[in-house]
Amino acid sequence: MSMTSRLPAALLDSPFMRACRREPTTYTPVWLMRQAGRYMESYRRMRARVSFLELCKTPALAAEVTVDAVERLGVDAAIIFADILLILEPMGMQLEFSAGDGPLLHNPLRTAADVERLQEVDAAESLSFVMQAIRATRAALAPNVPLIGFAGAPFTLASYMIEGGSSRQYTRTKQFMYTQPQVWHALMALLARNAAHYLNTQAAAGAQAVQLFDSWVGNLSPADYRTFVLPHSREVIVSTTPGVPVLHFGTGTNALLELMREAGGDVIGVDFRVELDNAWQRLGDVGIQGNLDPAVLVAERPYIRQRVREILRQADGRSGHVFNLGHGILPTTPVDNVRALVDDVHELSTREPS
Ligand code: 1CP
Repeated sequence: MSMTSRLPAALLDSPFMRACRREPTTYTPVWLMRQAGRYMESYRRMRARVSFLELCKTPALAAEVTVDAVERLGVDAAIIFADILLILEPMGMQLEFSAGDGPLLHNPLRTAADVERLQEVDAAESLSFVMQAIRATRAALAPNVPLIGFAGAPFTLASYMIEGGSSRQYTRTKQFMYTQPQVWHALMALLARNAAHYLNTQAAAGAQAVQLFDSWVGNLSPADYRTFVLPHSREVIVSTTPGVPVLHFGTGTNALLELMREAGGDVIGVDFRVELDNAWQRLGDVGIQGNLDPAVLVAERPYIRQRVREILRQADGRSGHVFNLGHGILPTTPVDNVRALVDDVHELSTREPS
């Protein structure tokens, strides 16, 4: 029996799950990357009491933040409150989220010996707080709202491990890849095994779909993507539990879309640097997620509505569109604008059931 057939009908037939399977929906489902975050007053109040890592590691609080965002916004899916970098700790990396500099990895990878020391992760054990948060969230969410689990894709995680934090040019990552290709592939293979197992453990704990975040892969040429990344992203995706849709997301990927499609995924996430209709024309029979520029949400209400209309026009009523931003919500975004966006998407996309 597949995973899907065991899901309650309320989840199985929800607009988001239907769109992941490219089935018709009565309106276009919408959720937003970083829908729980600093732009929300309730989140800032929570963060005044606990650090980001503490929040991620306290299941009741992570569940509260996840569900709170869904209820305030009226979105069609929840995404578990966690971070792509959490898996790096049990792998053996020293992770810190510093207030000013973003994430820091204090023991960045340099040599083959550094990679050999890394661990396979037993997610049920080492990331049990994520599984508990998923179970608590599933229990608290409305029965018709699917919960998305997620993991960082091998390239994006490798870049943090090698650079020691965020980066602009990815020089050390590329140097590693070009000068120690065998070590690179060993690192990517380990990240792929860990990510697949982590995603499947989240699905078993109660996530109905999973998103693979390859946020920074757009910094690679198509040839480098094919050689150094595609086999490993594909390995993650082919290893996921059948029946659990995979959303495969990256930014700056205009030159890589066909290759990302080749790597796999039921839904390909595109950012705002590509036209949605162009992306869909190139990708063919696959779902598309996106792709409003998050900066539009700091503009005025009528303008937001106009831009929603434009994206829906490009999607042209095709089955398999999941409305989202092209990247995460900006911290200066007014919550009321996000709520209005969700309403606009629902209202402007409503169609008769066929
Ligand atoms: O409170 C705070 O100051 C922490 C800010 C924050 C938040 C709210 C970070 C630190 N992570 C998160 C949550 C988070 N991260 C979610 C939660 C669910 C939701 O979307 O609502 C998700 C899905 C992520 C995933 C994530 N973390 C990505 C991939 C998505 C993307 O934005 O491309 C990446 C790259 C990270 C790394 C990360 N986490 C946090 C920061 C500041 C960063 C660095 C980003 C960078 O390198 O520029």
